[in-house]
Amino acid sequence: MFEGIKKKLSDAIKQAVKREKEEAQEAPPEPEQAQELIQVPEKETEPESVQEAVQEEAQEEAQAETEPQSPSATVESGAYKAEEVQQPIITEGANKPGEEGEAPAHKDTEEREEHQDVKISKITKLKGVFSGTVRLSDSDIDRFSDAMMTSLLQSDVSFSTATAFTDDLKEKLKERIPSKNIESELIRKVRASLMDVLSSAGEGVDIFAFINGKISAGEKPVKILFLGPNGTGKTTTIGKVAYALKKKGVSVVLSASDTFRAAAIEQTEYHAAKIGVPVIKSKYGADPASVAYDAINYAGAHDIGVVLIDSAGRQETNKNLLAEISKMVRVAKPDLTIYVGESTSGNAIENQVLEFTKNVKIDGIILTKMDCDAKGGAAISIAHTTGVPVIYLGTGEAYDALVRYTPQYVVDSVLPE
Ligand SMILES: Nc1nc2c(ncn2[C@@H]2O[C@H](COP(=O)(O)OP(=O)(O)OP(=O)(O)O)[C@@H](O)[C@H]2O)c(=O)[nH]1
Ligand SMILES: [Mg+2]
Repeated sequence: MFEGIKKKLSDAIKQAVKREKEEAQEAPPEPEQAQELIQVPEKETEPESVQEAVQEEAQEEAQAETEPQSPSATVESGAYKAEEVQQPIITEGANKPGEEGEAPAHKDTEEREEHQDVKISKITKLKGVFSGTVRLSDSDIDRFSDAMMTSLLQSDVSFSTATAFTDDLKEKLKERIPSKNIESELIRKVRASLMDVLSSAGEGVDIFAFINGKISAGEKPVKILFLGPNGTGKTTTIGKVAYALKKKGVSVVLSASDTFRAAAIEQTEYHAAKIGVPVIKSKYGADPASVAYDAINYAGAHDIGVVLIDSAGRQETNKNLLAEISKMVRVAKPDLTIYVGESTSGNAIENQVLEFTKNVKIDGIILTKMDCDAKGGAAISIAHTTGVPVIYLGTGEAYDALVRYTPQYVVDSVLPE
């Protein structure tokens, strides 16, 4: 779960930090500047020599932009400026230039291409030397943000979410950071931007706390409708929720309201029997809303706390089936309507949710099959792009494979401190 995105983000951060360290070795400050460092303690205004260096670098950059690049400075993407590629790139385990067994030129080119996304400029380094903090240059910020953006897109995060994240991160990167802790500071900022994006749809309802609140207030039965496309895990998730409620001592009845798919009723009965809860069913082809209605009446008559209502899988393109689910909502009047989608659908899930929300109000999303999703990006972007919070993650087929989703949980999973 989240392995793909976790690896990509931490790799990008490590590359940025590695670059910064390499540059520190390659371009140590001039002796007079180092002298000035000792005399000038931390302060906001930059020492003259830094200002000079800033101007110098600005001139160099302007020159590099106007001058045609030398053949050796040409890199496929064009991301490198002439001044930058002239710097030797030292990779872990590789010999430094001048040392015996110097890495061959073709090797150097390969490494350069590999690391071209992230690089912290000489001027960023110099500023850090003088003040004990660094303010990343605009080009460093762009380079690092671009590397983050690429990592997110490669992990199935939607373009709009990745852009919102990157814009937020760029603002945060403009603040000064302690030069000694660049890695942990970058992690802190990426975590904060991720948190902002993930929190944009709010934390989302905790089903079990919601049920407790309703039951305590005497508002029984609590009715929860599960809907979504075919095969995403609706019936299995109902089993998981019923299992958790039973363990908490809350009484439950299942409504076998998928009267459409072959064996769907038997599947619900199977779960009900295994967990030890009652199930209300009808015949195949019966009106699913009327089955839900019967289950709600049964709960009322037997003092049951919760009715979990199943539904047939339906594609977001099928207008008739979407109209049918609207009818179920009108009849059953669920307290919560939960969309069950599978994380492996990647970005496609966003459009599905948006189509469903045109017909019914969705209170939360449960993303299943996270255990099969190597990338994990849908769990990052779906709430941001649809405005509907993700509330749980399905992490396997077992009844206890249901994890509460919160922005904090995802941030900790994707980028541990
Ligand atoms: N690995 C994994 N498998 C899951 C998870 N949730 C459900 N499944 C499996 O996905 C398959 C489909 O699950 P169902 O619960 O039948 O899905 P559904 O949405 O009710 O399907 P339809 O009623 O046909 O629309 C089953 O084999 C489940 O065991 C999960 O979180 N992880
Ligand atoms: Mg089902």
